[in-house]
Order: sequence, then C-alpha cells, then structure tokens
Amino acid sequence: MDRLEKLHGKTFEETSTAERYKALSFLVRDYIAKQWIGVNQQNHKEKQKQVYYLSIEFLLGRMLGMNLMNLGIYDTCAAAMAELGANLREIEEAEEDPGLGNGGLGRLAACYLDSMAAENLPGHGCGIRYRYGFFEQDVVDGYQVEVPDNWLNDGFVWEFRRRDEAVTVKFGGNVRVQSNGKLRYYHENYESVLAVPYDVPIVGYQNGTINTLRLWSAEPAKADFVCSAFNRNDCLKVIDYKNSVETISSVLYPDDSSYEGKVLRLKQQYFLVSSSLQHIIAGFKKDRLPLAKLSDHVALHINDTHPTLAVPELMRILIDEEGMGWDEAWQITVDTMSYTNHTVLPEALEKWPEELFQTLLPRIFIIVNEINERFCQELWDRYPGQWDRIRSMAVLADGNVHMAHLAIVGSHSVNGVAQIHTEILKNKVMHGFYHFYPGKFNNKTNGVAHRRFLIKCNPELTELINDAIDSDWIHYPCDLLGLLKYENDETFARSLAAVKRHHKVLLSRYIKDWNGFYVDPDSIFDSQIKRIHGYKRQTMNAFHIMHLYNRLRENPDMDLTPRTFIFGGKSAPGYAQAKRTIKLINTLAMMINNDKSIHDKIKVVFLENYNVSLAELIIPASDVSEQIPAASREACGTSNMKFMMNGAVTIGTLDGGNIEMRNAVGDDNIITFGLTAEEVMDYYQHGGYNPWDIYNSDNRVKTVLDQLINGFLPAGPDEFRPLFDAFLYHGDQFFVLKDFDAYVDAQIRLEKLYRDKRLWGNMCIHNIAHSGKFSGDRTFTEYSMDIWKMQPAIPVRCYCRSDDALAKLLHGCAMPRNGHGPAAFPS
Ligand code: F58
Repeated sequence: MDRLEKLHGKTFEETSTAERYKALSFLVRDYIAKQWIGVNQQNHKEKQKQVYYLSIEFLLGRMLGMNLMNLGIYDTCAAAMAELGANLREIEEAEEDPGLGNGGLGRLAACYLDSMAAENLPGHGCGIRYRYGFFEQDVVDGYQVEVPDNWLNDGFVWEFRRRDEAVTVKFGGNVRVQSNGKLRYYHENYESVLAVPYDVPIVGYQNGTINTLRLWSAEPAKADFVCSAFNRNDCLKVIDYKNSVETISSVLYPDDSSYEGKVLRLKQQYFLVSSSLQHIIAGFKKDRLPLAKLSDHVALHINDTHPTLAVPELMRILIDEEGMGWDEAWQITVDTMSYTNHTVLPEALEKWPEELFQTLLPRIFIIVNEINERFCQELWDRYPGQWDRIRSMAVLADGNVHMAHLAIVGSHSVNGVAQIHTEILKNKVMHGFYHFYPGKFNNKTNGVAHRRFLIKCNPELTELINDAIDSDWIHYPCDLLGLLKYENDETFARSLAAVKRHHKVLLSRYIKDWNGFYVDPDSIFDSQIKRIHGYKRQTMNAFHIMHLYNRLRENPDMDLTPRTFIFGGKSAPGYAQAKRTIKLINTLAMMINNDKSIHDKIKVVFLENYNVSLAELIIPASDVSEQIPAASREACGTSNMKFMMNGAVTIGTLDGGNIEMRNAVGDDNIITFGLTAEEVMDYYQHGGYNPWDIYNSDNRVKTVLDQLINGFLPAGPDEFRPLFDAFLYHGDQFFVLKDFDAYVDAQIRLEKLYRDKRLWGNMCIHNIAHSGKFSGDRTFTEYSMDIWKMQPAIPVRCYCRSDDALAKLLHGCAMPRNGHGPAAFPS
C-alpha cells in the first residue's frame, strides 16, 4: 500500500489495475533483488560451472504471477489483495507479454530458463532487448495487420539496466595484418556500438535459486554524442548515426528481403554473441580462472543457427585478445560450444552472402575462412577427390556462409529436438556431417515448463491432481503416472470434466468479449494454435471445416456433436500464403457463424494476437489438440505437450514429438493418421504425387477446392485463387490433399470417442498421467548431463529418460530436496 501510494501519488482506491500491477511488481522485484545478490556472490565463490543459453528469442510470457508462485508467496499475496478489495488475477492480466520471441524455439528457451532455475542449476540466457517485439497482430476485415509491439511503453518492471557493464561491439572497417614471426590481426576503422545489458532475474521454483537472463540493447558508443547547435548538418548526421545504431536492437526478425535487411539481421546476430561472449570471458577472467580450462567452467549453447557466430567470436577473443594459438583456441571453442537444430526446412537453414558478411565482419570472416579451409582439408583427407561431398559440407560454398555447417563444425554436440527429427538430421539433412562426426549427434526431445503450463495456468487441475496423488509430481513430474489408478473412477472423471468445463466457460467469455459471438462450452473445443505456416497445415483443418459445413448444409439435422474450431497464430509478415490462410479462416468464421440453418453445430474462431498468455487461456480449455503437420517437417512441436498435460486428446500425424507421445500413451489414447515421414520424404525425393488425381477422384476435395474460387466464399473473386493454385498447380507441397481422406476419417473416429464419455475421460487421464516425460525438467537434465557435462545440484530424479519410468516410480526415487525455502516476504 505504502509502495503504491509512493509510486503513483494516489490512494489505493484511486489507482487503476495497471498501476496496482506496477506497484506490486516493484515490491516483488525488490524482494527478488535481495536474494539475487546472494546467489550471484555464491556463484562467484563456488566457481561452479555456468551454462549460457544464447538465443535470438526468449518468449517469456507474463512474469508477475510466475514469480509470486516460484517465490512461494502467491496465496499470501492473493489474500492480501483480496483484503484490499482487489483481485490478483486481474492485476496479473494487466501485465504486457514481453514480445521477445516468435514461436516454438523462443518459448522453448524460456521453458529451459524456468527448468534450470527450478533445478538449481546456474544456467543463464543471453538475448536481445528488442525495443519492439515481434509484432502485434490485428485482424482487420479478416486480414492480419502488423502493428508495432510497443511492449516497453510503460517500462518493463523486471529488468535491471547495467550501464556500467556495457561492452563495445565492432562492425565494418578493415583488418591490418602484422607478422613478427607470429601473425597478429588489428581491426581498424570500424564502427563501434555500445551493448548495454539489462538483466532479468529468473526465479527458481521455491528453491532460492535466481538465475539471470541478460538482454542486450544497442546504443551509440561515441562519448561526444552532442551536436553543435550551429551546425545543422552535424546534427542530422548524429541523429542518423544514433538511429542506425538503435535499429540493431529495435525489432525481432526485421524483413530480410532487401540487402539492408540482411545486413541488419547479421548485425543483430553478431551483436548478441559478441556482447555476450565479451561479458562471459571478462567474468571468467575476473574469477582468475585459466582460459585453457574454459570448458570445465562454462558451456555455451547455440539455440538454432542465429547465435552461430559465437564460434568465430570466441576464436577471435582467444586468439586476438588473449594471444592463444589457433589449435588451442579451436579445441577450447569446440569443447565449450553445443548447438541445437530446430528445423529441417531447407529455406529456414540460414546462409549469408560472403561479400555482405566480409564487409560487415571483416575479422570474423577471416576466421570463418580459416575454419572452412581447415575443415575442408580434413574432409579431403577423409574423402579424397569427392568434390561434391566436400562442397555440400563446406562452411563457405556457392558464395555463401552456411551457418548450420559452421555451428556443427564448431560444436562438440549437435542435437535435434525429437527422436524422429534427430534421425532425419542424421540420415538425410545432415547426413554428411553425421558420417564424418557420428559422435557429435544426439537427441534431446523437447519438454515444456509444467509449472507455467499446468500449475500456473490450470490451478483447478493442479488441485485435483494433488488431492488424488499428493503434490510430489510438481518436483518429480513422472509421478503423474500415479493418476493411472483413477482410470474408470467415476468421481475423478466427473471432477476432471468439471475442471475442463470451467476453463471452457472462461474461454467462451473471452471469445464473446473479443470476437463478439457466443460459443457453447458444451461443444467440443478443438484448437490449433501455432505459427501459421504451410507445413503446419492450418489449411487442412480449414478444408475439413468446409467439408463439414457442406455436409451440414445438405443435411442440417445431421447427427454431429457441436464443435468449436479455435485457431490462433501469427504469419511472418512477408509470407503471403500464410496470411491468406488467416483470411480464409476468418472468412469461414464469418460465413459459418452467421448461418442460422446449421443450428450452431460448428463455430469457427480466430483469436487475434496469439501469445503466451492466450496459450495459457486456450490450452486448459481445449478438448482436442490439432497437431497435423506434413510428416517429417515439424521438428518436434511443444504445444502438443502442453495440451497433453491439460488432458486434451491429440489428433495428429506421426511426426515430431507426437510419435513419442503416442509411444507414451499408447495407440488408444491418441488419434493418428496420414502419411508417414518416410512416405513424405520418399515423395520429395522421387516424386510420384499428383494432387490432380485426388481432386478428380474425391468429390469432397473437389467441392472444397472449387469453393475457394467459385464465389461461394464471401470474399473477393480472386482472394483465394493463389491457395487453389498452390494445391493444384504447384504440387501441394505439404500433402494436404493426399492426407485429407485420412484426416476426415480420423475426425470421425475422434467424434465417436468423444461421445463415449467414460472412454474419453480415460483418454484424458492417460494423457495427463504420461505427460511428465514431457516436462522441460527432464529434457534439461539430459542437456546438462549429456551435453554440458554438469551435474544438476539435485541428484537425477525420476525423469523417464527411458520408458521404464513406471518401474522407477514403483521402486521409488527418494530424491533429497535442496533445503532452500522461500525467505520471508515483507508485509
Ligand atoms: C520450432 N522452430 C519448430 N522456429 O518448428 C518446432 O517444431 C519445435 O518444437 C520448436 O522450434 C522448438 O524446438 C521455430 O520456432 C522459428 O520460429 C524460426 C525462427 C527464424 C525464422 C523462421 C522461423
């Protein structure tokens, strides 16, 4: 109260919810800061190995509620707010989602920060503090419109600016080489940019650990940053310079279709790794540790290819600044770095034109060139005369720098994010590298933060589980298997259904408020929430809806369990087909939701501006989780796991994490369909698929596709022509038509299962019970032990590293607690 009055100069009653959010958050921030200081001092003293997770994205989600929960003071705080007549949940909702990410890989980075802190492991994030987030999605007349995401408008309570720890990052210029027996490289005439860190504390789950997410902001480096009042041209130059510097950290994934856009993206990548590595090495030296032993004390993780320049940057620091020889520096670099691949899509594997790279980063280019030459020499020794093979693996080839190749060559570990994805990397996409470095490749199936995506967003389910099997599962997620004994327990099933319905009512209210129409909580809530992309096949879902609608128009009395189809997701701003898919979904919504003749049997909802907070609302409320990518294209997926934890049943293809989910729950508890990854890849390799065959033989497909262009849909005459063309004239790249029949059939099976309440309830229980394996704590423990060679402070617990989890559970895994409890919260 005191803090609130001082901060806003108003009485409690006079303040808005946003002001209350701010005052409470500042109070919690103070509380965290005190503990944080102690933890950092301890880290320095103990010289424990630290891991730094380098990532261009961190999709954090709201922090107040999570921090309160992790500190163990949520209930106290909720009660205190209630006493004042305020509602903590409403206050939490006043927090803006920090828009520092776009999709799965960014959210995964945030999940691992959560797990590392919860597991008491000193693991920190390094990223960029974008002035504007990815973008805010408005839907206008059914189209996605990108609005700048001004997430910092009211400040970000959780960050601590550390101007005193700023470092300088150098771009452009030239390199002077001097040889006095030993070659020395001097980078000259460069442009300096100041990287100013903002630290965000990452609070561990009720264990006293506080790690750090360090986000860098670009600022002008020149000390004489003043313009003479008499010289207007000088002034304009200074302003230009300031703007060009600040652009580096202004927005995530700037449009890279132009040369300038590409320069900016590469600048961002180097800015991130150079500032992070300078800071890490300086800290290391301050602790008086020998650089030769860097990898014993530091692990640097490259999250997708964007931070790959960490490899040459570490080489630069070790050679140019620390005077080390190449071989020693290389050994240290490889031992310290590890890399995760998140995609097999060829267009998503980054490469930069050599000329652009060399101009922007002349010293780094020399190092990359040397890495390439040495690597190609090794390849030549092993595969003499095999030019094509060597070219396909080179770091520099066809005038480009191949970032994934650089990341693989410069790391001791390369991992995929699901078993099938790792196998595809090993046997197809990166086969040459696997042949050459078989020991580097390993799998780490993704996992998600069950604290955010179950405990926090679904307290009712958490309570139900706690009542049933006690709360140990929170620390040992595999204990959820204990729920299996509630199969066929009517009371439990009823309670579970009541929890689901409660969340469906909440989501239905949100839809009424935002989309303006009512959806029935007693209909099946069927959700597909993810980036909008061709390979994720939101179009297939839309075509199935059109097909159902066609059947209903023919027979309005058709026996169909009412269903609400929910979509959420952003399209990349330059991705025209994905944007058209959004327009298609919204067009269907407008047409179907207003058609009285079908008696509300189906409804279509597109939720604007999908983000972490919306996911937390949608996931607990969903009965069905749509995970339907073209097999082999989805590296893993993570929303599939979040839905599973909340008792939704998956309808999905045999791809990514779905396969391991099926292995966990068994065929009866997941609905799978469609081409296998082998079949899809076989078509890619050998051809043999003609979408016209399906159009001509399957009347359902013909009708739906024709409706895209024959005026049936209330949209411009040529609005959906490019979609029609993509499916028929451009080969249906992601096999939507090919899988359509199997998908319709799977949907029929699903509906039949849903109608059998007892069966469906058991499926939900099975899914929740087996979801412990997909907690990020399991994945992160595997990373820490297998890749980073760190012993988690808490001994390994029952994380289902294999399918013998049940056995482990039966034998009991009595793991000691770490003994840190929450400190007293100031009243
Ligand atoms: C995602 N990748 C994968 N990339 O698609 C998903 O299967 C996986 O579960 C997840 O990573 C975590 O491993 C992803 O989110 C991007 O957003 C790219 C960023 C760079 C531009 C192109 C999209």
